Amino acid sequence: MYTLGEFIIENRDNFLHSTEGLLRLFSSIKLAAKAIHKEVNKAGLTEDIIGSSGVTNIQGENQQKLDNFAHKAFIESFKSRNVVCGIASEESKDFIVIKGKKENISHQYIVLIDPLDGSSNIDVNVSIGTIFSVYKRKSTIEMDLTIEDFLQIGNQQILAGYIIYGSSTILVYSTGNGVHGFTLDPSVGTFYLSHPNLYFPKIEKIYSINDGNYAKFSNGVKKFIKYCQENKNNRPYTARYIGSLVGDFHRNIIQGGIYIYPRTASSKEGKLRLLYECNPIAFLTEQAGGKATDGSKRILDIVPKKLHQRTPFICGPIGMVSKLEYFIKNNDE
Ligand code: P6P
Repeated sequence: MYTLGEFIIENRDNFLHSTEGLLRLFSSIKLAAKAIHKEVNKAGLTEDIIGSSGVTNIQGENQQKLDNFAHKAFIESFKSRNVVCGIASEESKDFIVIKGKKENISHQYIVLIDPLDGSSNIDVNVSIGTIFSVYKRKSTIEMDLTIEDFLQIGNQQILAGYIIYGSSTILVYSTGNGVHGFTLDPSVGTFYLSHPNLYFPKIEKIYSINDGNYAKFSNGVKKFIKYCQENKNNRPYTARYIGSLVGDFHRNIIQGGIYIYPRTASSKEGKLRLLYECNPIAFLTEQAGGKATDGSKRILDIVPKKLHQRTPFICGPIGMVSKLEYFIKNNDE
């Protein structure tokens, strides 16, 4: 049973950057993930972590107490390992600079993170997750960090992944050599390899979309939903949507399904954030043999302009994504 650390060392020849740096990054990520796992698993027992914090976050969303806890856990954990020089979080308006010893060459990674995605599900005990995306800084270590260090194009990611806090806590990541999942054994606090080489199955089974927005979808998206519901050629597909991107994606990459959060009449740019939700999930999607687009353009080729910019987001098996793009192209443009 490989631990995460053993797996990284065993596969160090596949990683183009510093293995020590990657081990330090994961040391921080694992530390914060275990702290969040502990809090998530007792939500409901102690009043101080469920429910709303009473604070509206920079997204204008009602910040859950656990959101705030998760945000702080990652910031503190990254600070302690002296490997990350800057963080952009869904929970903070501007990027956060982490001062380190300038001469420390491993102090060169940029992390973009959604500390706890789907947190409205905390109070109803539905899986939630952390999503992270890592780049090397563009500015030299003598310079101060700039926004350009964070507005990097998705195909430059050196590491992307998520942690799902569900029936078990699983860390899933890719450095560009396949997608691998590690399950936390809470009794010893160790992540063990449980899902090597995750890859979309050939059978396409599931479509995930918030059907409550049907009236606001474009004709192309509506036609695709009807296509999924037709009774022919291995359809109808199964509809599954839990309102938690990490939960829906994790099920879809294992069972074979498409996740769709398109533009709607009321939100022209969709809802999901490019830098710390769509880019990392798109990276994993492609590494698992799938496709991730905004309905026409590859997500990983979108040039970011703002830290919290949104994008329509479709990810899943190539056949399903291409079929939806076909409907959009022939009905919406
Ligand atoms: P809706 C959670 O807020 C999230 O960012 C994703 O995790 C999830 O897939 C989506 O939004 C749910 O949004 O509008 O369907 O409730």
